[in-house]
Amino acid sequence: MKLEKPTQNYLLALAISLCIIPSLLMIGMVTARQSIAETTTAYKGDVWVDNWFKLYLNGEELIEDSVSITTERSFNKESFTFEAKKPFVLAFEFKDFMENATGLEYIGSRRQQMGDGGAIAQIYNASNSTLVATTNADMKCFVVQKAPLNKSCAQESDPRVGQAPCTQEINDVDANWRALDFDDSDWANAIEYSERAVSPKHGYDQVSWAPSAKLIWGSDLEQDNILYCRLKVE
Ligand SMILES: [Ca+2]
Ligand SMILES: [Ca+2]
Repeated sequence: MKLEKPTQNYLLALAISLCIIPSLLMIGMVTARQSIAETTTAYKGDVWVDNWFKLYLNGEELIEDSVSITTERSFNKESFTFEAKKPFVLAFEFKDFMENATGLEYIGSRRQQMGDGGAIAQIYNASNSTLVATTNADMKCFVVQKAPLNKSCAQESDPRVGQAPCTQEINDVDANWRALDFDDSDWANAIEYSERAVSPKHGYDQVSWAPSAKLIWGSDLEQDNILYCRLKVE
């Protein structure tokens, strides 16, 4: 069968389209993938906490303190790298060690006391070493557990969980608190503390901390035992 000229032209155009359109789509996809890769940046971070932390990036677990909180004097620093795209949020779960819900440690011994907390972190761009974020009074924190509510608990000869003066306060927080879009405007600002107040040790000196990286905690270094903090990078 002999095709009419217009029909031949039509089939030719159709064949060309079938070859070209997928190619254009492929090029588009590759370009899109490249632009995603271009906006993802490598970062490096350092964290030191008395006593323990877990860190989430946009709600996904990024790193957990490698030393268990039940290890006596569990002071150590963690240094790590990650990839992220701005804006992102680093959500920290900080814990000061407590033997039970009285908030005390070394219970029943002569060393019975309220332990104290403290945390510091810094994030650098891994390729050009620009400082990107640090812990300081601009970050938002929320106290989840506070104990003992009366500091005289530390002098009790038989401190009892849930009994005055050793009662605790527990504050609920939305499960979404680690997410980028969580509204933390109601949270308090972190409180900055001096090295003298926290006396950071074991691992703290292994890091060259930027002057703007501050030791932070809630309003009370001793009574605030579980603290959630958010560090947004815009
Ligand atoms: Ca401690
Ligand atoms: Ca404490």
